[in-house]
Amino acid sequence: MSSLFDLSGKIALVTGASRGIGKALAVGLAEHGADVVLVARTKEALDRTAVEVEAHGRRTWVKPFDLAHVPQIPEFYRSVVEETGGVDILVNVAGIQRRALALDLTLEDWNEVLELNLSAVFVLCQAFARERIGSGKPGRIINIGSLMCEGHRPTTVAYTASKGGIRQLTKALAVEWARYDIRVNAVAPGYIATEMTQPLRDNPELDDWVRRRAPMGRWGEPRELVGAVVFLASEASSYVTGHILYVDGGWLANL
Ligand code: GCO
Repeated sequence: MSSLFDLSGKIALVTGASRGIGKALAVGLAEHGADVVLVARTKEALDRTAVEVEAHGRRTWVKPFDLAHVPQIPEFYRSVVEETGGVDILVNVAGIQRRALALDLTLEDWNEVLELNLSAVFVLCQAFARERIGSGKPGRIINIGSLMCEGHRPTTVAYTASKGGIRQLTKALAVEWARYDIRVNAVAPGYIATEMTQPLRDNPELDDWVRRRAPMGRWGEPRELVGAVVFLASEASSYVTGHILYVDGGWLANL
C-alpha cells in the first residue's frame, strides 16, 4: 500500500486535544502512524484522549497548558521540544465561541476569542517554525478554520473575525516559510457535531437550518476531518501550501 499518507516516525502536536475535533484528529493522526503531543487545559481529559491514541500503538505526551496565556507559549513550547526532541506536525484546533450580536458583544469577550483563536495560534506557529528552522527540519502546520473563514452567521462576530484571521494567517505564513520547507494549510470544517455546536443542535430552528443548507443534509462528524488533516500533514500534499481545504458537506458550493 502507498506510504504517501503514512505518518510513521513523525510527532504531531494537537491543541484542543481533550474533546471534539481535536480529540478525533489526535486519534486519527495516531491511526496513520504519528506519535502525538496532546495539549489542552485539563490533564484528566487529555489522559482519556491518550488512552485512545495509545490503543493504536502510538506514544503520547500529555501536556496540560492554557493557550490563552499567550506570552507563556514560547516557554511551554521549549518544554515540549525538550521532551520530544522536536515536533514535525502542528495542528491548531483549540478555539472558543462567544455568541452575541455585534452590537452587544463585550470588549472582554472579543479579546478572549481573538487571543485564543488567533493570537495563540500565531505565537505557537512562530515557536514551531523557529525550532524547525533552527534544526533544519521540515514542518507541517494545519490550522483549523471554519465556514466563518468565508462568511458569517449572526451572533458569532468575534469567532468570524478570528477565523477570517486564520484564513489570512495561514496564507501569510505559507508564503514566508515555504523556503524552509514548512508548509502551512488550513482545514475549514462546516457544521460539525461537537460541544461547541451543541446549542445549535438543541435549537430545532437552527438544527433544521443546518440540515437544509448543507447539500449533504446533515451535520458532519469530527472524524470526517481526519482525512483532510492527514493529507495536509503527509507527503501526499507535498506541493500544497497556503490552501484552505473546506470539509463542509457542500455548504460553500450551495447558492
Ligand atoms: C455557530 C457555530 C459555527 C461553527 C463552525 C461553522 O455558532 O454558527 O459555532 O461557528 O462552529 O465554525 O464552520
